[in-house]
Parts: sequence; structure tokens; C-alpha cells
Amino acid sequence: MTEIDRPKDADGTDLTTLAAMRELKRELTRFMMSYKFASDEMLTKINILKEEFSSIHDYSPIEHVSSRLKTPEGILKKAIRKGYPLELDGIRENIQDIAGIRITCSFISDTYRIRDLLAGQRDVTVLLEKDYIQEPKANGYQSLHLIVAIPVFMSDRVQPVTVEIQIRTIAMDFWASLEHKIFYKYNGAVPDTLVEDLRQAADAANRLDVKMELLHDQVVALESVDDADADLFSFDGLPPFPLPKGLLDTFMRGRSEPE
Ligand code: 0O2
Repeated sequence: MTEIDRPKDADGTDLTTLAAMRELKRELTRFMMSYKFASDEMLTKINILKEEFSSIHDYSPIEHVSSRLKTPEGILKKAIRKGYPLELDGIRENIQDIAGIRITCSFISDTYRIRDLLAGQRDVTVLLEKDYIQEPKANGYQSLHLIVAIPVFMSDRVQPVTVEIQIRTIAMDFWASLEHKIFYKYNGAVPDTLVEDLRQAADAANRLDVKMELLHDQVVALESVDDADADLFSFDGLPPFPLPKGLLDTFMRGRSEPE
């Protein structure tokens, strides 16, 4: 079909192009939605862990959770920068951090505990792990990065969708947000003295993490000796309350009696 043969509307707009653009917009919307749904699914998993930990154990290893979706513009910029093919299937395959979740934990051991708890779930597949805690980047950056795939159930298909999960301690997060600000302020050309200061700050943050975890372990050891609230039942959102001893005894009897 030549340019002249193509159907046009009253204003002379090419309807074939219009229909193709509408189709592309629909595909792009579905594409972006799949990442939002994958992110929502992972956030639900993380929040379940957080609530369960606060209710069953006295504290939650998860301090804070945030998430972000790259904008279509950000995705396109990254694809161009990296030289990836500019079509949705190629982008889906190559750009794995369109959906990103950041989990801030209290202690270093918690970051690995959360990693294990998420990676162990049946519908979560870990595609890649980068452990910048064991091996910090040259600038001092520390964090545990996972690229996971999770199935998203759409109306006409099941789509495995990738999510980047960054797990780090409060101290690592504090350092990373400041370094990010400095990096952008200097447009990537951070003066050497500041680079060195940042490296030292990263070391100090790591020492703080180690020290705080040691202190925490000592407190936990004390608590298990003198646990005054051991018989209180607590559930997120409700004040702790005692369960009648008779009820607990009945449950215990039920457990020990043979079937
Ligand atoms: P945003 O907006 O935070 O998402 P790639 O993801 O393919 O470009 P790379 O380097 O293999 O490249 O990925 P990597 O190492 O897993 O790091 C990706 C993300 O980790 C970054 O995302 C940052 O969020 C964070 N990150 C990595 N290195 C540093 C660092 O030195 N300082 C800080 N503050 N954060 C870091 P984006 O895409 O940069 O941005």
C-alpha cells in the first residue's frame, strides 16, 4: 500500500498509523502493568514476612520497604545507553530492574535471612544474586542485590516478570543515599578527596553494623533468660493480651493425645 492509498480520516490523518500507535500504547500499558503487578506480589510477600515476624518473634528483621517502577522514558534511556533492541520483548529480556524493591533491615544477618525467606518461596526464582556486602564495590557501596522472576497471572496468559530486590542495613542505606546525592551533584566526577571520605564512611558504617549486631545478640541472650511477656499473645495492630491458661492447656492436651 502506498502512502496515498492508506485510509485517512476527515483531517487527513493516516488511520493505519493511528491504529498501530493505539496498539503500541495498549502493549506498553500491559507491559508496565505486568511490572506493577509483579512488584505488588513481591511487596505482599515481604509484608507478610514483616507482620509474621513482628507477631511471632519480638522484632521484625525488616525496618522499611520501598518500591519504584522505572518510567517508560527511563526504560528507553537505559535501552539506548546499553544498546539493547528497542522493542518490548528485547527490553523485557535485557532490563531486569524495571520493578525495584528496596528492603532495609536492622542487621547484616537479617539481610541474608530475608534473602533466604524470599528465595525459598515456591513461585520465586532467583535469576541473579550480587553480594556487595561480602564484596563491596570499590567506592564502598554495600547491598545484597537479587533479580527474581515471579509469575504474574493476567487474563490471557501467565507472564514471568523480573523484579530487582536490594536488601541492605540502615547504615548501608544511609551511606548509599548520601553517595547517590553526591554522585549526581558532581555529575559523576566526584573529587578524589570526597571519594576517599566516602570510602572511609562506608568502612565506619560497616563497623557500626557489626557492633550493633553484637549488642543486639547480647540483648537477645538476656531476654531469653528474663522473658516477662512470654505468655502474652500479640498480633500486629492489637495490644498484647494474655491467653487464658485453660485454653492453652486444652490445645496442649490436643497436641499430645494420640489420634
Ligand atoms: P536506581 O534509580 O536506583 O534504580 P545495571 O543495573 O545493569 O545498570 P549494574 O551496575 O550491573 O548495572 O547493576 P547493579 O550493580 O546491580 O546496581 C544497580 C542498582 O544498585 C543501581 O540502580 C543503584 O540503585 C544501586 N547501586 C549500585 N551501585 C551503586 C553505588 O555505587 N552507589 C549507590 N548509591 N547505588 C548503587 P540505578 O540504575 O543506578 O538507579
